[in-house]
Amino acid sequence: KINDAAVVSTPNDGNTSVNRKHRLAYDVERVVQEHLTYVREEISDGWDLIHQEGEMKVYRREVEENGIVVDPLKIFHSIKGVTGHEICHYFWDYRYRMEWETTLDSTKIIEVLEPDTVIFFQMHKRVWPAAQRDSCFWSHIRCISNSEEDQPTWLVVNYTTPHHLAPIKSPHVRLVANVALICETIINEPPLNIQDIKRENIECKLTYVAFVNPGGWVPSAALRSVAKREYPRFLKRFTSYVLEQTRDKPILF
Ligand code: 16C
Repeated sequence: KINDAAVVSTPNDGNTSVNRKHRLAYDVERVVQEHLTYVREEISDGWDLIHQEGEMKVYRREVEENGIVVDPLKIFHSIKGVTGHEICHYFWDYRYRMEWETTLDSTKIIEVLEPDTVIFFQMHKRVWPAAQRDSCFWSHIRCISNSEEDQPTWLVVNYTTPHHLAPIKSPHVRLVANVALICETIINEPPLNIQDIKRENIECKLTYVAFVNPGGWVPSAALRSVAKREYPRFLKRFTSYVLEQTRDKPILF
């Protein structure tokens, strides 16, 4: 049974000066700011729409580095009935991960840097005939207040980092990931009193971006076809999970 405590994250006013509290604070700030800058970028030439389903649109740019597929991926989606805080809470918090993520053998926190920043070590399911992949990354959740009137933006960033408790051990191959989930909450037909907002009035507009290097050669066509199938599957399953978890709970703004 999951003990559902609210995630600790303090609103950030967008000021980029970093109060250096842990060894990766500058790294976290740099990557968060990069994502916030690029999330506003329009889809341009070179991005292919590879999947569309309801409100979900999945785009991919075909890129190879030294013969290894490292295609950037971007998904836009809109989910009625949940807030950005709720979506990010269930994505960031390790206690729920194995309930929605089907491509993992295990996930483990190996260091807590701050209440909102932890380091994960994960073992991914093996995709035959490729070697099994693992990953080690810091994971950061943040709330950014844009103005008094607007709902804040919530985001989670997962970014590869080395760690002495997670040495690379053959035959496993370490993948390199830079993933962000950025969420805005829209309140449709807002009632006069904030207490009267119902789930039917709220909608979360999300952007999910992934830059993943498989860390070693994998047949390009196989990787692209697994990715095309698995990313939409992940987002559908994850968002249905959040809807199911939050349906009868008070709204977490
Ligand atoms: O963002 C997601 N999950 C987060 C929490 O775990 C975190 C994960 C980052 C790593 C994402 C890399 C995924 C590559 C895994 C390779 C093994 C795939 C096994 C497939 C089994 C059927 O940010 C959600 C991530 C959703 C990932 C969907 C799977 C994408 C497959 C990509 C193609 C891999 C081809 C094989 C390469 C070894």
